[in-house]
Amino acid sequence: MTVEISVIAPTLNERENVPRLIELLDAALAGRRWEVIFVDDNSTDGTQDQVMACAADDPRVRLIERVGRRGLSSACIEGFLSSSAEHVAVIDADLQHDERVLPQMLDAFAKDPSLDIVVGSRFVEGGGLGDWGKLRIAASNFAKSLSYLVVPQKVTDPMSGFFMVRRTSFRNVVPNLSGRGFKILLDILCTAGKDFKMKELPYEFKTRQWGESKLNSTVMVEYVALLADKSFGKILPLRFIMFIMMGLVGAGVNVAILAVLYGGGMLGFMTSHIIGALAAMAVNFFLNNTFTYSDKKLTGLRLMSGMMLFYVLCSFGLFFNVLVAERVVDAAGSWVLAGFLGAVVGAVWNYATNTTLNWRA
Ligand SMILES: Nc1nc2c(ncn2[C@@H]2O[C@H](COP(=O)(O)OP(=O)(O)O)[C@@H](O)[C@H]2O)c(=O)[nH]1
Ligand SMILES: [Mg+2]
Repeated sequence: MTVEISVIAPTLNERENVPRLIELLDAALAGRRWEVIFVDDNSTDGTQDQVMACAADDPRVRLIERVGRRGLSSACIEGFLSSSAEHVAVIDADLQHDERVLPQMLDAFAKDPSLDIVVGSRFVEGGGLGDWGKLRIAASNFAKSLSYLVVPQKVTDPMSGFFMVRRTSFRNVVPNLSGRGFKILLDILCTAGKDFKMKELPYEFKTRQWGESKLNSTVMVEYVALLADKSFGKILPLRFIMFIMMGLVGAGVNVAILAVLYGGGMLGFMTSHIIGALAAMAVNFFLNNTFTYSDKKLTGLRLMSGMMLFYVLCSFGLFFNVLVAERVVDAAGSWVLAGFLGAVVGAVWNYATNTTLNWRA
């Protein structure tokens, strides 16, 4: 018998929440043919083993383990793609969403065959944020207002992580998803466009009982990156834009060090500039490792060898930069054009080689 609904539950260190979620789904979806697919990003607390143990007793429980990769959105996408059910839902594994809304979502699809997605919303009548403090509400509202720059639907909760989508509708948008960051709903809505038919149902956000939130400082950066990708990612790859932005920060560091060492009369120009450039490259490397390639972050020994490779590759980039600039200034006589084209060639070289050779995982 075919499964009516696959529930995707992304997990990162949620061991104790796993059996509890299965119990809650069992109660909420009684009488329906359902399965739950846990997508785990190599948790360190034994979440995978917990899911395996539950799966041994219950064929409705499945596990996808991802090793060497991270990210809530991409985890959900892989869960979706592994499902053959007509409807696919995403729910946090930490029990903060309300599984009792799932049957209502299924009913909404049954009532309206043209519906593509049903979103659990905390901002429609009957929904709520639970015990959120003023600061978190303000930050969330700010992030939400930014999302309206890119989301084409009239959705009250574009940041919701709780929704159900028709599998065939999802399949149509999947080739164009960004798949990065934490906001898979926003990614889907932007990619699908305004004809994607949506309905919202209320739910109240609950307090986490076990484990901790994975929300950290990169969440905001990832969010802005996703919005940028959805706005102009078709023209230039987002990673390239981030690489250039980090490069500009590096240039600032270079100039600042030059100003202190040479401007302050401590060292000669060349020595000051070389120290500035080496420091800028180090800053660049760490910024890129944290933000541009946050999904492929280098650690331990690879961090050290990666930094050396970064220095080598970027030195070649500098060489080509100067070479091109020299030719252009000779041929065209414009130092502005020469400087610009040299910088473009150097940046593209640095980006392309570092993406393929350094952060290649
Ligand atoms: N597979 C996977 N799951 C994640 C990742 N980050 C968070 N999660 C899971 O996504 C859900 C929501 O994350 P959570 O940290 O509770 O976010 P919050 O509710 O906004 O604080 C939880 O079930 C987490 O275990 C990730 O990088 N990979
Ligand atoms: Mg949570």
